[in-house]
Amino acid sequence: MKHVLFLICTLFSFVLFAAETVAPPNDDESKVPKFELPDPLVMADGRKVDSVKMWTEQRRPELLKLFQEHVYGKPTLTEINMKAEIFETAPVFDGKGIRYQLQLVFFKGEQPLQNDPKVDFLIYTPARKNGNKKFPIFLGLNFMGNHTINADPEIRLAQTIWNRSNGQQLPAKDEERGKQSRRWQLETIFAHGFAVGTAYYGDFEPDFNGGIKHGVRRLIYKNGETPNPDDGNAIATWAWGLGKMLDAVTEFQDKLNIDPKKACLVGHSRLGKTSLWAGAIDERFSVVVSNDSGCGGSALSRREFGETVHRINNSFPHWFCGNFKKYNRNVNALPVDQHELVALIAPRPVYIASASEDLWADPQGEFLSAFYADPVYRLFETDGFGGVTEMPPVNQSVGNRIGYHRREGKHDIIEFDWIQFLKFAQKYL
Ligand code: GTR
Repeated sequence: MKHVLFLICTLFSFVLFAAETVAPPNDDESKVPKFELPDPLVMADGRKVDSVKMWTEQRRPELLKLFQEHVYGKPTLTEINMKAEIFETAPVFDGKGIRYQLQLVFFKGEQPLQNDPKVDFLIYTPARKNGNKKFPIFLGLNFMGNHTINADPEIRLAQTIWNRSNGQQLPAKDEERGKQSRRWQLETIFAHGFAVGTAYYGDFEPDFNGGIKHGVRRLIYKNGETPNPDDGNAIATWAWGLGKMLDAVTEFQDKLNIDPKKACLVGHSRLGKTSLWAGAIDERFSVVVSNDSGCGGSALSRREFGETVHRINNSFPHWFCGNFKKYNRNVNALPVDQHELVALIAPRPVYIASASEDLWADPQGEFLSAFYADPVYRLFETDGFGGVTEMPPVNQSVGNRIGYHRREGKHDIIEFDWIQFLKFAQKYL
């Protein structure tokens, strides 16, 4: 089955990108090239990083800058303001929870204008039975609109849902309600004492090459202006959006009964790449979870297993910064690799999840990022990956402050994954 899926992904990419020859994807471990990873604890000038102070003041900023320049791009939305309001609050699920709906409006200057970009932000908390304590929250973006995360008929329908393969605008439909509820296990989340907040990623920026004109970035790139090769692109925009969602939670923390110091990021696939980047740039997030994030997420680029840098840049030219494309045919020249992205989250708890049949995302490469980030967690005198050295059997959660599992099955985020994430976050919050 997994090989059939791999073949489908491969054929699909061939058809789409026949114009530029990209090496056929490899799913054979014995064909992984030999490579040398950059050492997260060695500065670009060769000095060894031997203290938390040196990491925090010198190496971390250096690495962050390298990732900005060569992979995800620099922040470009720093001058965008946000106005947030809660437009609805109601008890839900027979009194088991509370639904809050917020609108976030983004603008330049003093006041928003009529047509400024807007994002609907949906939050559920368990009913208020947490004593004096505010709830911790999982924050993540969704793929198909807030109304798809639960069958709750009161979730406001998105203005527009974007077809990501052709950029077409479609109306959100009632019959799509709850379509993605398997990926948003509200009952399980409540049972572990967590709130959850989500927004449609297409509200921040639709996910196609050209989406820049329709999301928040239309405020800064006017009249067809295009980003510089080191400007942040779609992933950077979504990651920025997660930070804005946390701003709103912080502003309304008393009304929402949520503790913004206990905010956990979660994301699946391209949104797992996004949660890692958001967690790296924004230290307010206390726990970071990425699920099946693959290439440009937690998988090591130098392994060139499954999806490669060349392929991802061809398929999704709008995700990473322009400079990332320089490495399409020479991934070993990248000054960083993805274990260092995980390390940027240190000493905060980070959890990486793979799925056994998701070879496209390279489970072994995802595991190795966790493994090679460990020395940085050790520098902080934490137990990092907890001495794990080998890929664990399926469905077994391992590690410590760096957590990992490889769920049996395909590319997805399901209850099993959520239970591990929730238990992991509980341990640290
Ligand atoms: C695939 C892509 C992956 C992953 C996935 C997803 O087409 O090759 O990098 O992001 O989509 O987001 O579901």
